[in-house]
Amino acid sequence: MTAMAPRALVLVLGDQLDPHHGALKEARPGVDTILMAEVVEEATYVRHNRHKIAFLFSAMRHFRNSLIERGFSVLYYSYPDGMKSLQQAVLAGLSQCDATVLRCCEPGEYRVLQDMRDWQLPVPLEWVSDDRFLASGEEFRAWAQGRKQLRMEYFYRLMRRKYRVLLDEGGNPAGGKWNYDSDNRQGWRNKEELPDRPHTTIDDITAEVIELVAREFPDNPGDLDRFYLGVTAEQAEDYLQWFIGHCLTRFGRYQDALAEESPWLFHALISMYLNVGLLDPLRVCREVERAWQEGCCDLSAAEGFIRQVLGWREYVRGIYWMTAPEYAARNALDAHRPLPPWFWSGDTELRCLEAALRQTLDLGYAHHIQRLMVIGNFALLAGLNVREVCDWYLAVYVDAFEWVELPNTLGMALYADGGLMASKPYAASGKYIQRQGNHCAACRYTPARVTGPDACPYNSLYWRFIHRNNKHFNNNSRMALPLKNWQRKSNEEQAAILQWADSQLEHLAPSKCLGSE
Ligand code: DLZ
Repeated sequence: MTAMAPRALVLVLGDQLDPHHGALKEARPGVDTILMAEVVEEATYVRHNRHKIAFLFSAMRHFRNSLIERGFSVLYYSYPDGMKSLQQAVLAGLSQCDATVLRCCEPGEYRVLQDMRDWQLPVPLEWVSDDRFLASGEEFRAWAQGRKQLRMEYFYRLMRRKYRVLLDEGGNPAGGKWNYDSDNRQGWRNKEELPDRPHTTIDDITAEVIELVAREFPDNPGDLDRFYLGVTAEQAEDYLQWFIGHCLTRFGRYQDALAEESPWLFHALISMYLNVGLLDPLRVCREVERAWQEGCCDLSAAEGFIRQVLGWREYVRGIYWMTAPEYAARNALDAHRPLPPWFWSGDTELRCLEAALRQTLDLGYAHHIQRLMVIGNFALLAGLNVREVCDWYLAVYVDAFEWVELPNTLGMALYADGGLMASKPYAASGKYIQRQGNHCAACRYTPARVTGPDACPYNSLYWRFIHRNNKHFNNNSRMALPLKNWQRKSNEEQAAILQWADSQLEHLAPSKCLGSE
């Protein structure tokens, strides 16, 4: 940029807290003005978990201070005295400085992009692409073009090659295999000691924000007495390094495990930092690769981790932008049952589901198997309303922004995109949950029974799901075995299972759900 470039008002959204990318990359201290705003519209478009709002607001305020320290002039509107909407904040900002252009990095959500495109402004709006991601929208589209199914695995290999991550000298995958997923599926048998997570220091800014959020969002989920999140790039980096030092070796093995003892197991808990710009995804991958090169962990652990960041994260973003906005309306399996009110309280007798829901509501966190195979699986089997389930996921998780949440929920967990992302639905009975962890031992239901008062509801619901959706799966070779197993059952057995499943469903998720949220 030359010295003649016009003075800009640079809008920085709450999930764009990275000084080296996006609209801030070319911002000039002493010339351009930065605008940040805590606004009602963004804080209320779903019933966000209070951890998410507190995390965002505190991280934004810390980021503002770091920009001021670097010599920037920052206009910052605080909640709730500030602004109703981003547009209102921008108009106020423009009236307070002499900027002749508004510069914005592309937002992470289609909803916000549409809104911004409609803004009536006294100055031109200059877009900057979001270069924090490792694959651009065009790159993803080019990869997807002409493919019938968009399997993450092939996109992931492209990314590994592009960034030369976990490759040998000849450009082949380290260790001879691209994917070590089969080493990453051990269940939890309480054999391993769990490391204590580092203590989070709550400074004055965070304390003030926590008070604000508790006051302004009294009906939102989230136990703020247990606030545990870092709010600066330095803290996020400390958590990454702690994960590499204390968890990475066992992360891979227990990636899919479910445990009574811990909401975290050996997971990294860094997705929220990546998603708001406090950590850089490529650097995170390189750090984990280095840990493997230095012998600190197995290849399967490093690969399992890198696959999530370099593969999965970029892949879901590609799907989101390629299909927006129509993707959000997909409902391939016609799932319309209302979301039961206990999704907002965790009040259920299914132990695994209760644990996953309670930690989700209290902490804004559940790991991927809890999201996919416990909560998502229940929603899939019960045929819960796709829109309502997606909105719930968007609200309750600290790391949820629509670009990542929507494909993960609608496509991956609910199969509502008809198989664009997943080669088969992630439907499972209670046996899977039993294998992966120790919730069943503490549950009032037994995974060995399909019908009767003690039977794990996942079992009959699983067969009901297979029965009701068989026409969707007839041509899917990966569903041949469950379909065959269902057909092998006698008519009487099938009828008994279906009848039991219906009664369970009416009890757990009534089709007419008075008072549902
Ligand atoms: C999630 C969120 C919340 C709760 N509040 C704000 C806010 O007050 N100001 C802001 O700039 N961003 C906020 N965000 C993040 C935005 O919702 C996010 O930038 C868009 O969803 C695009 O990804």
